[in-house]
Amino acid sequence: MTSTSDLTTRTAELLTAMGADASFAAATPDGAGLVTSSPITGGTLGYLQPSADPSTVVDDAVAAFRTWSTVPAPVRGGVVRELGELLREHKDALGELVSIEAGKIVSEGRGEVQEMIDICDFGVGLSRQLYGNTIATERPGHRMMEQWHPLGVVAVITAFNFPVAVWSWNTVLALVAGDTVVWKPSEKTPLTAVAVQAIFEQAADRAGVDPKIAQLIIGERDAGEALVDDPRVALVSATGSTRMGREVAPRVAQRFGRVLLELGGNNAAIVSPTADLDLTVRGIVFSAAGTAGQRCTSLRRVIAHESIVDTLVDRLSSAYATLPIGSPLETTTLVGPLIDEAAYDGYVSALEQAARDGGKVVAGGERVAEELGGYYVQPAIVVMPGQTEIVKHETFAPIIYLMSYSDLDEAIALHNDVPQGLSSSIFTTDLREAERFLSAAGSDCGIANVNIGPSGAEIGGAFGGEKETGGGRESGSDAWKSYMRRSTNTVNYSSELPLAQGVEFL
Ligand code: UN1
Repeated sequence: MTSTSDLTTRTAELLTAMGADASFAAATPDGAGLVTSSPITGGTLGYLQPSADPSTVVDDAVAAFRTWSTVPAPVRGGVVRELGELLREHKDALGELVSIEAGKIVSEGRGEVQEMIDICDFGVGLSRQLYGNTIATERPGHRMMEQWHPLGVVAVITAFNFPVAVWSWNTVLALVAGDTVVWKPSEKTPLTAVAVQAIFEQAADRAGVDPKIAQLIIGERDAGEALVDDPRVALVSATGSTRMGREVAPRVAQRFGRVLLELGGNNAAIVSPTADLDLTVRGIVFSAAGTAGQRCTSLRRVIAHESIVDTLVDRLSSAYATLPIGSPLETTTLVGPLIDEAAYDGYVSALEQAARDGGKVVAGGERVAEELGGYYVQPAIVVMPGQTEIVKHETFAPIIYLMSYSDLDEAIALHNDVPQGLSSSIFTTDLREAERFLSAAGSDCGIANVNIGPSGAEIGGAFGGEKETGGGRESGSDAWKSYMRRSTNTVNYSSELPLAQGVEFL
């Protein structure tokens, strides 16, 4: 069994191997500093000193932007290439640190670093593809076009559950776009941020660019608030709860800044009578129990056709009974710990409320492995009589609420009748059902999948969702446009001055 002090020692080794400062382990003389802990044991790993005043960090980001924004985009891609190379070198070390600090199983810790590498590859290519359109103009001897220019300083506020990948989706696009970045990571995962920042600074050094183009702020909530309110921050990209987004969005709007929000999800799977049940069960178990239900894309609701619902419940319950729960560092474990006690309380109270609403827990529902010290729970399946308030609420824990339907219209209505709109899926072998689900009259989410659960998206697609999820899109496709400003240009190369709309003047 791993003790907290073993984890502290290992964390120091990993940080050192990645070229990062490992002095976190010592408490400051007055005991102050940001407490860092591991959900594996629930114990304290050490203390980190808060960074300099956010306003000074923004001063440096503004100064760095002046030069960086004038570097040609394909040259800007160079630092991203170096970052990708260094992440390949440190994939196992950084993945392990993610496991220690966020509690992900080893393969998911490494998978998260792989997402960073993937977005770096994407970013290098993107640095030569920041296209603008040329538009036909009504005026003879004129040309109209659009250019995309760097936006400014981007604040990136990230959550504990993807402590490193979310930074990379934002930072890689922002750097290629010519912006500079200030990162405020979750207070629950500052050590992975320290490691990533050290790796980034090595990449900047290798590429011969100013390391201040991407900076890190270690601090509490007030550090994030300072970035939100700073009028020099052009874009605030924030990932976290809907409650957090509700506070951030109006404050940024007040000063006419931009936001890119990735907030709560309440992702569902519709299981049709024609579904391939072997594949469906695997898809559901990964999406619901993987990452201990702590992805914003985790599956939280299953809407199964009444003709197969009993079989599905039996098969899911049997699969759940075999899930190895325990230390994420053991390679056989599939379900690691919840992040902290508050997450455990959320799990317990959601199950209690579901029971009051008439729900029946058919699998899981208990805390296990208490001797490890962290909060480990059995993933739970609750058969619900309907979509009550608790089902409409995102609980960041491995719970699925299972409901049944008789026709697809009813299933889609139930599917969309929640405040969130991140990810969604249908399991079916019927082409008509699949296409209907993907159509405008189907899922209202930013991500809609067929025969794949709602989680585990690749970086090539735009990532994000509608309604209370916040509307932002990160990562692939044309998400880069959020990090740039568009300039529409009309050039008159004639010796006349024809006015648009046929206006005559002078
Ligand atoms: C998140 O949970 O914040 O699609 C992001 C997925 C991952 C990203 C999840 N690629 O599940």
